[in-house]
Amino acid sequence: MAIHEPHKIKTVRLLSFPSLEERKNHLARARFNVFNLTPSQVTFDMCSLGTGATTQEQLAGSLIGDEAYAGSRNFEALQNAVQEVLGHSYVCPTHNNLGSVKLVVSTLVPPGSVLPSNARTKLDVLNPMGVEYPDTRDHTESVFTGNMDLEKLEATLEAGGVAIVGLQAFADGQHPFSLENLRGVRALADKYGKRLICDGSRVIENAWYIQRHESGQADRSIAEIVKQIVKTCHIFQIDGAQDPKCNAGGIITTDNPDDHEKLINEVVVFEGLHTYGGMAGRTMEMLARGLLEMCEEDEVHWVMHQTERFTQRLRDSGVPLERGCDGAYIKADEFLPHIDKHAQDTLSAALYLISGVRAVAHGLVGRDRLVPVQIPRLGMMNEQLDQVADAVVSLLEQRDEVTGLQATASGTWRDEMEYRWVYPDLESYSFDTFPYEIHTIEKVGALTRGQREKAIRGAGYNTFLLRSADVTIDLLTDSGTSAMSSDQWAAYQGVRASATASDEYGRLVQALQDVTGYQHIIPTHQGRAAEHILSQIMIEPGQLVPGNMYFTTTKLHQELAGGVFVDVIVDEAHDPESDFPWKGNIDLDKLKALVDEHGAEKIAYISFEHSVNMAGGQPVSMDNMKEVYEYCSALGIPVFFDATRFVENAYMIQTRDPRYSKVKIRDIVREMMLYGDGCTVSGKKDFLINIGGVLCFRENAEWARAAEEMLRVYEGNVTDGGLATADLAAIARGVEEMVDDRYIKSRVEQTRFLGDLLLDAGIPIVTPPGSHAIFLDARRFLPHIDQDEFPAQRLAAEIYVETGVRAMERGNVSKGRDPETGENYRPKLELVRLTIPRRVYTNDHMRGVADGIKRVYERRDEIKGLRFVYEPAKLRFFQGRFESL
Ligand code: P61
Repeated sequence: MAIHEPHKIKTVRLLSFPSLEERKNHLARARFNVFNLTPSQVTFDMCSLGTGATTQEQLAGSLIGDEAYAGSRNFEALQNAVQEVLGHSYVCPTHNNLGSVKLVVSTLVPPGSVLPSNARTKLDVLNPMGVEYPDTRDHTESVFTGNMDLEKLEATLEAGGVAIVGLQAFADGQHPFSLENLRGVRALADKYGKRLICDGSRVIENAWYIQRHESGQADRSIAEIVKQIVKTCHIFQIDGAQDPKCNAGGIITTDNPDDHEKLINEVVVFEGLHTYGGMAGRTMEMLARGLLEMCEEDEVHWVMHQTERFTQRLRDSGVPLERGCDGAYIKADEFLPHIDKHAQDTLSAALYLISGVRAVAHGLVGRDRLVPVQIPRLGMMNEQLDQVADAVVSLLEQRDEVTGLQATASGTWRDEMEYRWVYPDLESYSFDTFPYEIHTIEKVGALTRGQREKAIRGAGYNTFLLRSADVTIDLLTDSGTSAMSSDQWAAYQGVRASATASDEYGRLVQALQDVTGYQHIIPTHQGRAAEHILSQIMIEPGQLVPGNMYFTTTKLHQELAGGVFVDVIVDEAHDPESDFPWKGNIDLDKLKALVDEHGAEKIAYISFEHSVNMAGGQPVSMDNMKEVYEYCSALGIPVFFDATRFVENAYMIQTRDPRYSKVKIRDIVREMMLYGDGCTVSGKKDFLINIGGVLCFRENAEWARAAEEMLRVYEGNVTDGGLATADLAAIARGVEEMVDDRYIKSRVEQTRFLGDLLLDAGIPIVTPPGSHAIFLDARRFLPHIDQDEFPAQRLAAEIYVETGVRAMERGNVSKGRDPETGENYRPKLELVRLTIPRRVYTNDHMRGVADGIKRVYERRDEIKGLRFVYEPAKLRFFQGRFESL
């Protein structure tokens, strides 16, 4: 069974892809020390400290900081979280883990005393503070490599001068301890009257390791193990930017009121008052929420699965490394055996040079030989990690060509190093993957199969009536479901709301004029509002509106204006098995016949949809747009696009029409729009937003005036169309992001990826796969169910029960009844739509979807049809309810 993230993506952070020339310039400017590179110069920043994704609840917490100097609500939230999750009664906040170390040293470690430990990384800060820090790790242990050597510890304790005993969970990122060893250390500490202090910044990873590898622990929860670790220590500290997924902050906790009092009397000197300790209120809130979430079993297992997978891929290719709890720690001296000086920094520079990946060793120069390649917690997809691993392997293969850095300035700390370098001639590694990282996540529903059976019965076998909270992967629609980028959110937050004109309106108009080439840009609250206005101003009662297959709302508004929709799409569109590449095309002969029969003046306009939704997301060719426009403009018939998914259509042209294979998406879109007089757009799709739409006209000011006239009455101001100013800002940004070539490629290829998984399993789908959705052919999937027993409706319900995936029926139920005969239409296309939201799911989710559908396919013979128990007269697919036959 496929494993996928137990969450979906809520917001994304766009990545940069600097060219080789840019990387050379950035590196030279950084004096060949990758520490000095900034994230905008880096593609993947392989560092785990404060760089991961947060949950949307944590993000929300960051907006409710009670920024009081004393006794803030956020501190109370932090105290409660500590008591609940860690089980300690007292908490002292600090600005981060260094603040915690400094505080512990100044209260509990007298100058010149000894602090035996299983970790080495703290050498960086404890040595300069004058603390002796002997290594008491058990170097002979092979499973729990972070265990203390108890004999050595006892000898150290006996020798005297020990202030406290230190333990790090997953010491130095590589060495976990066992519960058994922890208890042994505690017993020795008690015997010698010393306190045991644990740095649990990676306590979750250590607990996971215990659950996996320590006998008797497999059935205990991460939460229980974490609490036991904490309670076995006198003092516990944790870095906010590690396991609690915060961006800063730290805490020290204990059950001992005397120790706590010492700490809070000292915290005011170095950190801040004892109820904030150098953290903003919002940081405490994020930290508190992160603590409450961090033991969630599914999430921990996903994080560790990613780490294991990534490390294994490198190891399998011969990369010399030590396993880390958050990634792979590459042995630089073995990776570059011919480089005798500055091997770590040389490796970092060479990796950045060939790929834009940054991996950096921190701390004191010469402390160890490792370059950590850490995974930002929850921040990356497996596919991206695979490619980062491949970049490292590609460097390994060319390592003989790598020349050493030469120091021009030295220091004690790595960030002080400066170098010169003659660039080696290396082959670059090119990423071909999703051009964004995960910024925040949203938990998904995790019902059992039995619970899902109950849920679908409760919903009358109608997926529209399921609760989102009961859905694991929601493929109902790609409409309004996109993950916005952090740039869109920044624009959203930055607006000055206006009830009149606004800067954001100006920006939106500019952005859409650039993309469409159209002069008049009229915002609407969503697509159907634009369709309403267009239909009303362009259609005279009795006129015909030829189009390439109907869409529900589009056709409805044409009819409300007195028009009659006539389908002139090519015949191939109605054949789910045809492999014709342009199944969205208008059949010019059908159109001509219609015009010849009725006369051009009887035609209101052509309703020309890109990436035709009801046909399966099928594209229109550039030539078809040209010939339709050429024909219509000669006759004075306007052509209006439904450009809801026009960028996706442009990508299909780029990949299927060799003349456009080298043309940028932005330019293809511009040319497409030349062959029309205007467009309606539901912005909830390609624009990468959750609400909004537009109506545009190329140059006809009269139409624009008429449309604005209606806009004022039905929607809102001409400068907002009834949208919030903030949403205008999100649209303006989204319109820029949607025409990024890497983005649209990753978007459409993800849909194709799902289609190919299903095709390979022999599952009947509409071919070729469309751009926004995969459509299952229910007539071939469930041939034993008559169309009047609604095979597509039943299949969608069955997929939900099997997998928690929500799909949408597009067949006999959607099409309705013929008003003349009262019979169901029984359309040729009896489909289930699996619609992929933009930037929300990973390819691992897609594998999960495909595996589930394969299981349904294997037991297809047992599946029965449905009958209506409640059938609304209009748009019955939304509210209709069924029971099983
Ligand atoms: C969808 F079941 N599509 O695909 P609005 N044009 C096109 C659309 O795809 C579209 C609109 C206009 C939806 C939402 C939806 O019966 C249904 O912004 C090509 O939704 O007003 C919407 O744009 C309308 C689903 C709409 C339905 C109607 O999931």
